[in-house]
Amino acid sequence: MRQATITRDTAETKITVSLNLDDYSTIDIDTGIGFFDHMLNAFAKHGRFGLVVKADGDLQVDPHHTTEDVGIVLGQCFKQALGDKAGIERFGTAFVPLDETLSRVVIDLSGRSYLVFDAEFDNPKLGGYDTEVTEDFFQAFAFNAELNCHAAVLYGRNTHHKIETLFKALGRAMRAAVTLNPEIKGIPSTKGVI
Ligand SMILES: [Mn+2]
Repeated sequence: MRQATITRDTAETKITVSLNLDDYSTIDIDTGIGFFDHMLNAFAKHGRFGLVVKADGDLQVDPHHTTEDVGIVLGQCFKQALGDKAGIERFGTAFVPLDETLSRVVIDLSGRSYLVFDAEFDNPKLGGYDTEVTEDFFQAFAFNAELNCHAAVLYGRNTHHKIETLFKALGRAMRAAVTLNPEIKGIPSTKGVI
C-alpha cells in the first residue's frame, strides 16, 4: 500500500500526518481549528484518502502557522507515498458544486511545483479560521507535493461554500491523479522521470 507518516516539529507547530492512498477506512483530523478540520475531512472523504492529522500549533498567535504547516506536511506525505509515480494517471480534474458555488481544481503530478489560485472571499473569518490562509495552504501543499495545481472558484457567493468546494475538488482531483491504471506502463512521462 502507498502510505506515508511524517512529523514536523518547529517552535510554531508540532504536526503529524499519516496518509494512505489506498485505504480510506481511517480519517481522524484534529488541528484545533474547527473549520479547517471540516475542510480536511471533506478533502479526505471525497478524495478517498486515509488521513490522520494531529496538529498542536501556536493558535494563540493566529491560525496561519498551523494551516500552512499542515499543508507542508500533507504535501510531503503525498510526495513520499507516491514514490517514483510508476503507473499513475498523473493528471486529475474535478469540478465540485455546493448550492450556488462552483469550483474547479486541475492537478498534474509533474514534479514541478506551481500554484495558480483564483478565488476571492468576502468573509475574512469562518469561526477560528482565516479565509485568506486557504491560498497559503494550497501553496504549501503544491510546493511540498511537487505538483502543479490550478484552483479556481468559478462563481459563488457564500465563503464557506467557496472554500469547501475548493477542498473537495482538491481531494477528487488528487484521487484521479494518484489512481493506478494498469494500461500505464512505468512512469508516465516522455522524460522517463517526474
Ligand atoms: Mn460545510
